[in-house]
Amino acid sequence: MALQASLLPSALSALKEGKANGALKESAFLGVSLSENSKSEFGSSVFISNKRLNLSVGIRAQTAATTPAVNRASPDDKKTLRKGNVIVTGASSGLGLATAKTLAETGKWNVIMACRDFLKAERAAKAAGMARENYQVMHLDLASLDSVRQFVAAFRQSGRPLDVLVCNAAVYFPTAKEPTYTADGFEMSVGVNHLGHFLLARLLVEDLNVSDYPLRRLIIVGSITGNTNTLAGNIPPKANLGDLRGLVGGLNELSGSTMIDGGEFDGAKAYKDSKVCNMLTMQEFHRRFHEETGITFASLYPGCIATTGLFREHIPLFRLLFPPFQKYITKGFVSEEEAGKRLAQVVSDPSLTKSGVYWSWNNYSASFENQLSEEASDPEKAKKVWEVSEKLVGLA
Ligand code: LMG
Ligand code: NDP
Ligand code: PMR
Repeated sequence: MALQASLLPSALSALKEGKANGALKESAFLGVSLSENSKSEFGSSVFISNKRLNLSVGIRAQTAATTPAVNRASPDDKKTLRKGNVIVTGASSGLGLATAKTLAETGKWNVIMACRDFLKAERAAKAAGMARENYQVMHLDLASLDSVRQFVAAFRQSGRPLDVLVCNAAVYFPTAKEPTYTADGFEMSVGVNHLGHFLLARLLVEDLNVSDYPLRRLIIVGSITGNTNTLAGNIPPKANLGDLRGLVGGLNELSGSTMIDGGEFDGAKAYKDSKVCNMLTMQEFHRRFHEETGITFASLYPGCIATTGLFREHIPLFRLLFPPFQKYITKGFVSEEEAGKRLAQVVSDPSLTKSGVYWSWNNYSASFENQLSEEASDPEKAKKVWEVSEKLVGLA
């Protein structure tokens, strides 16, 4: 399915019009160097590409190993490298904020903080001491597909190229007895953590594809608790997507079940299931698009950041005991600052270019490629989650 022309960057649309009825051919701008682009950071040339992504079903069969037409500078080309543009969802607190701060402080990144609460995000950035010229806040409510589409349109309007997308935002309802729903009627945890991000990433991968930046990445934050090959992943309730019957039904009671596997609502399980979807989605992106586009797709477990807002809905006793428990007993605790550095590494470290990887860190804070559980690395399940999700968000 072709992407809506109305949502394309205007520069790209203009180019497309000039080449109607045919795939975009090799760009005449091949010779444009990055230094020339950087003179007009928001100029149209950064959007030039030889082709648009084929986002249709069965893309793998059609994927040819072509060389991207945009002339990308090498990462060593420091003198002329423009600032990278990175979108971070849920950058108003916790891991997202710490990552935004770390990246902004390098002076090499312009951080687009994509947040549901505009004022909270502005205040958080200010309180974190982020310099005005290194970030913008843009409104994004992942609990509404309309909002996701509006965000993408507004971002494209800004004329900025997109170099890295970080899908970080999440909600967790461990004590909820009843489900809550997104604007589109999906159970909230999977609706926000997975489906909202799925639509966002599916739309913006097109923008990543046409960026001229030497490093282009799409990162989806995962977690240990979705991986049943770990101790933490075996604390009940365990993640399990089953045969996806609840997801197929649209995750609401009217059509059957609010849980992906068709079971009774359980907020803690819904969160863990959503993280499995996040990790499967990253791998499916990798299989469908990495070879064709050169984009790096990655996920990660940043460590147990036991102090963040993620646990705001948990009982007070849990919130009190969980940080010392993780610090002194499991030793899995990391501070928000440390976790932010880890995610920032996945965004910008030139050595973390491998695609399809789920990164973790050892006790000495060195990164390594971690193994996902059987379910979280099942290619058949990933394909099915992808296809069902496309239908739910209106892309198929
Ligand atoms: C459930 O809550 C929810 O009910 C359910 O709806 C769902 O949300 C689910 O997974 C999500 O959670 C269960 C949770 C809530 O209880 C726990 O599982 C406890 C985990 C929290 C861990 C607290 C341990 C406290 C240990 C104190 C550590 C202090 C360290 C200080 C060290 C200082 C050294 C200088 O229930 C609660 O949160 C209530 C918690 C009550 C805890 C009672 C104390 C139990 C102590 C035993 C814990 C030992 C754990 C053994 C770990 C072995 C490690 C290998
Ligand atoms: P926080 O609650 O601190 O941050 C979550 C962010 O998501 C907040 O900025 C929140 O906005 C935002 N958000 C929530 N709902 C929406 C929505 N509908 N639209 C847009 N943004 C939304 O939690 P963490 O920093 O801990 O979580 C960040 C990521 O890290 C998550 O993906 C989580 O799964 C993952 N993670 C966390 C671990 C931990 O131990 N904390 C461990 C492993 C992974 P607002 O500020 O307005 O509430
Ligand atoms: Mg878990 C090595 C042990 C380890 C690690 C790294 C985590 C991470 N946890 C571990 C062990 C245990 N936890 C043990 C032994 C218990 C029983 C006492 C335990 C309990 C527990 C609870 C109740 N842990 C939790 C909860 C939550 O509500 C959190 C959760 O599941 O959120 C979905 C959580 C977490 N433990 C972690 C991490 C990273 C979380 C939180 C968040 C996440 O995965 O995103």
